[in-house]
Amino acid sequence: MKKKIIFATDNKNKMVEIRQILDNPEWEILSMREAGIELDIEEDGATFEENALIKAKAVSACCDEIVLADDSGLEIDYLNREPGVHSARYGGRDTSYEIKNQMLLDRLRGVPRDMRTARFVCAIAAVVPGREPMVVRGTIEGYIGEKPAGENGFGYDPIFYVEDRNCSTAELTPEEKNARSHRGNALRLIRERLENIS
Ligand code: ITT
Repeated sequence: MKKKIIFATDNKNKMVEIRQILDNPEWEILSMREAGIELDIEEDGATFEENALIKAKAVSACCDEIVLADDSGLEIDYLNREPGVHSARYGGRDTSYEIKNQMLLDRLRGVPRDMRTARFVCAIAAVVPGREPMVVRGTIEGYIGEKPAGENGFGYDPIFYVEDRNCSTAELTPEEKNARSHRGNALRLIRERLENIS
């Protein structure tokens, strides 16, 4: 029988990437909704790791399965690493990413290329019943471009550019993004940890 793993997220775009990356025939990955869990979790931690643990522990308290949670965001060095842990709330939770991305581009207007460095960060927490919680971090370095580009990905992908390709992560194919992304790197680390204990 497949082992059930519940991913504590309501973000459909994250779930698509998570399913592509955590591709293990012995695991059945369920979103919170698919597992019938509805929770409004306050993400009030100061770091990505704290927030990932808050989400994973809150869902773990409602079920007996292994629970994973992702907390992620964009750090722009010129803006003192904003929006950081506030990435989802930046400019308002219900504001479109077209507008949020434009707000960030406006704040960086006239800033030269070498001062536009940025990274995506992803912390993944895992709560396995009967064990100490685990948390890992993945990152991808890049810079904020001059204008949005690309239709793939989600969120801040159209303005986040990778150095070696000089294109945004929204211009990469899903496979290319997953192979190098913050989420891909963090998920591969946690997959290894989970495979070692199962
Ligand atoms: P859950 O808490 O339900 O998982 P969320 O969207 O609120 O969903 P976060 O609190 O982790 O997730 O916020 C992360 C935000 O950072 C997310 O909404 C995106 O705006 C941005 N982000 C994270 N990963 C990204 C990626 O791979 N590409 C583009 N933007 C990303």
